[in-house]
Amino acid sequence: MKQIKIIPCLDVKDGRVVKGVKFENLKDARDPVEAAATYCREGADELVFLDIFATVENRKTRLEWVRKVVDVVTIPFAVGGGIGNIEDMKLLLDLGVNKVSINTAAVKNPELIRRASKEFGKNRLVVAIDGKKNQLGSGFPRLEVVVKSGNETTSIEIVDWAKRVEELGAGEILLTSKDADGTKEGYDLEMTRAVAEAVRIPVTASGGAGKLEHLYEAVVIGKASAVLAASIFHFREISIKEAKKYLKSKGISVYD
Ligand code: 0VR
Repeated sequence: MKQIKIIPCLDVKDGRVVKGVKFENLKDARDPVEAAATYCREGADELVFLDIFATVENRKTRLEWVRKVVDVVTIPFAVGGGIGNIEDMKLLLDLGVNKVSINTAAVKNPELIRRASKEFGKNRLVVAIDGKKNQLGSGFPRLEVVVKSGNETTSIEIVDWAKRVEELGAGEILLTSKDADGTKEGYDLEMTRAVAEAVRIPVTASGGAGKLEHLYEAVVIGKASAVLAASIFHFREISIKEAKKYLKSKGISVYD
């Protein structure tokens, strides 16, 4: 039985952890360094830092933010947001970041996945896929890849893209439902299962966690290898410890 990882996500804007719904209406949540240290102490298995509004101008600022967080992180640490090339990745990895996550850049330049995987090893490369669900018969893919913080549609079908990402050398997929993000109504289980069953690399479910049962559903129905959450952890509605205790009580293997 695979061991399931519990992963808090720091969505960072202007140096602060923010949280919205469906990628919008972002509200201030907490300080990234305080949050990172707390999650490590509470037993998170990994930490994700997403510079959700990264642009070329922000790059220096982001490195400042990441540098501060890296100093307190004691668990595997993945950073994404605005990473566009091998050099961006090297800068972050040299800071002590364990994994880099690429999203828009991977869609725009799939060869970057192959190059990064070859350069740094697949275990240091996450490909983040943000998805939205379209109405059946809309003429768009039921499960569609979106990029640029969810602001741009691609007409790319999510499962096709996930399979291509795996072939190109990604070590894992971080799959976020834009529609579910921040709603606390549960993960998009259809999307998560479709991707998890199509690839052999680990898939992290992301977007929508609102209660303990959602974490369990993501694993048993969504077939996720890890569950990422932001709202429930940032606003202290559920603790990492409670999440692990609950999953263990349901027969799911977690990291103690
Ligand atoms: P919860 O639903 O609160 O657990 O959020 C999990 C996940 O959706 C977020 O941590 C994060 O991936 C949302 N992502 C993006 C974004 C938020 C705002 C703007 C852009 C993006 O591009 O991923």
